[in-house]
Parts: sequence; C-alpha cells; structure tokens
Amino acid sequence: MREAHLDLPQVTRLLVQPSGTFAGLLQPLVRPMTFRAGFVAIVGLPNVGKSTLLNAFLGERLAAVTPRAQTTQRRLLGIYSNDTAQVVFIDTPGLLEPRYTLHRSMREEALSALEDADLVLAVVDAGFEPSLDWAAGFAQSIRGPTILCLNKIDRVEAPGREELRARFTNGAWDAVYGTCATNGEGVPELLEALSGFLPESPPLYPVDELSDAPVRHFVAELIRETCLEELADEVPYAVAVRIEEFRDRESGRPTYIEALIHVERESQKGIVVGAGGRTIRKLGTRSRVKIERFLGRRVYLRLRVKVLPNWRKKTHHLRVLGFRVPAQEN
Ligand SMILES: Nc1nc2c(ncn2[C@@H]2O[C@H](COP(=O)(O)OP(=O)(O)OP(=O)(O)O)[C@@H](O)[C@H]2O)c(=O)[nH]1
Ligand SMILES: [Mg+2]
Repeated sequence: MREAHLDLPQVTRLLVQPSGTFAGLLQPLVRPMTFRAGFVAIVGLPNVGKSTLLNAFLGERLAAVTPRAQTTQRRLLGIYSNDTAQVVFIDTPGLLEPRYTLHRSMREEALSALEDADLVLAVVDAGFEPSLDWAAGFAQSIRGPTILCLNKIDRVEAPGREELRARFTNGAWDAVYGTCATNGEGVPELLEALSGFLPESPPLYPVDELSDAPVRHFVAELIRETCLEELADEVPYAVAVRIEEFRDRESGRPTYIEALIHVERESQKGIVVGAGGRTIRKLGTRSRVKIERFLGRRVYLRLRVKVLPNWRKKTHHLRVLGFRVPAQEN
C-alpha cells in the first residue's frame, strides 16, 4: 500500500493558509488557552433563589421560579459555554425534611447531584438567618471544592454585607460570593470564579446547547409554574403536569399542545377548573402566553384535569409522572 505523503512546498502552503488542514494542528501553539468544563451542583434550602441564579447565569428563563418554596422538583441541567469554559449547572430541589414520597424523591435528586458534581455551589438567602445557619452545617458535610453564594444580598445593608463576608471567610469554603440573582449583581464575577474551579476538559455538551431536557419538560414546567402562581394554599403542591400531545402543524397553524393537570382529590379538581371553568381558562391563557414566548411560535393549548388519588405518596404514580423513585421504595 502506498503511503500518502506531502512534499515540502505543499506543507508550507498549508501552513500559511489558515484554512489548510494543518492550520488546525498548529492551533494549540497559537492559542495556548486551557479549556475547562465540568458539573456544578446548585444546592440549598428551598426558596433561596437557586433556579433564579441558574437563569441569571444562562441569561435565559430556563428553570421555573416562583415566590413559593418547593418550586423545583427534579434536577435540571443548564449549560453555559464561552470561549474558555463550559459550566454545566445542575439546578436541584431545595433540601427539606421529607414528609412524603415525592419529598424523598426530591431530596434524592438534590443529593445525587452532589455526587455527580465537580464543584458545589451552596446557595443561601443572605437576609434570612436560618438559611445562614444551614450553611455552617452543610460546609462540614461536603468533600471537594465548595463555593458559598450569599444570594438575595440586596436584602442586606452595606455594613451587614461586610460582616457576612467576614463571618464566612473561615476556611470552610473555597470562595464566598454575594449575588442578587434578580438584578444580576455579582453574577458574572461568580460565574467566572466557578469556571476557574473546573477541571481542564473539552466541552461535555455541544456548545450551542442550553439543556439536555426535552422541550416537553419546559412546557410542562411553565404550566406548573402558572398553577403555583395562580392557585392558593396547598392546591398547587398537589399538581403534576404531563404533556399528552405536542404536535407541530402545517405552516400558519399554531402548534397543538394537550396537557393533563393531575391533582390528588375531586375537591382540588373543582378548584382547578373553577366556577364555569373560569380558573382553568385563566391558567390556560397565562400558560399559553409563556409557552409561546418560550417556543417563539403560536400555540393552541388544551388543558384537562385528572384526579390521581394521593399521587405524591404512591411510587407507581410518581414513576408514571416521570419522577425519580426513592431508592428504598423502588
Ligand atoms: N430579593 C431577591 N429575591 C430573589 C433573589 N433571587 C431569587 N429571588 C426570589 O426568591 C424567590 C424564590 O426563587 P427560586 O429561584 O424559585 O428559589 P429556589 O431556591 O429555586 O426555590 P426551590 O426550587 O423551591 O428550592 C422568587 O420569588 C425569586 O424572585 C434575589 O437575589 N433577591
Ligand atoms: Mg428552584
């Protein structure tokens, strides 16, 4: 077999042409830059702003955010890429004492993210003392690099901020940052610091990808988020949303989406539907507007409500609804 070879003039030509095959081989010499990539688990108590931070890092409204605790129920990947790094964030449910099977599922989702992460970002509400107390205990339970994020720093006056920094600069954390996730203050600085802690590695995901979750996941979350915003008391916590149909139609016609809102009891179904169907129409309209913004196209949204008795306590229901089933109950 004849060996392919290049003679010297050919090589010289390739080297001087940036588009030549050899130019690629020279790149490491021309750009001695290190690329870093890895997983960062965002963990903390419920409602401290973990998902808001994820959205702020990405500059996209990827994760559901509401003023209520326990908004996030499962892990969500959010991928940030630039020329020098790829930070793969894992947003997690807030850590809480489990009261029923869904809670145990949520806790396992959060704890498993810690195992998968190269770096942990522990988030606290800087203006809420119990959240700060939690940080001290958490720092002791973690091996590997951990960064503390004092989020909601806007709730603390300037002198208090310095005190906080001093209080947590105690060797338990690899770094301490203050952020306001809602207005972006401190977010770029924290993002840069996180990148620096990641191992040298090529990108783990395509650099133009924002998440590995399917579009259906985001659509279901937008509907659940709307339920959390619009329904009172305990009702929204009994809501699970599943997309039954998602169909793009010929040009000019809106995408057809049919979603099933599961609740635990008949009485909750009555509340979600509302008198004369008023509540479900409102949920439908508000969800549709969000979904259209997210997808960038017109949508026809059909919502239906179904009772799945005590689904939060039943492993087989959790499985059908796509939740992680806690290990002991599998
Ligand atoms: N003032 C202030 N509010 C914030 C900040 N970050 C988030 N919030 C608000 O805090 C609330 C909770 O935010 P989330 O991002 O849903 O909190 P989370 O930690 O993901 O909550 P769970 O998913 O329930 O664990 C929302 O109303 C946010 O708008 C912040 O920096 N300052
Ligand atoms: Mg969240």
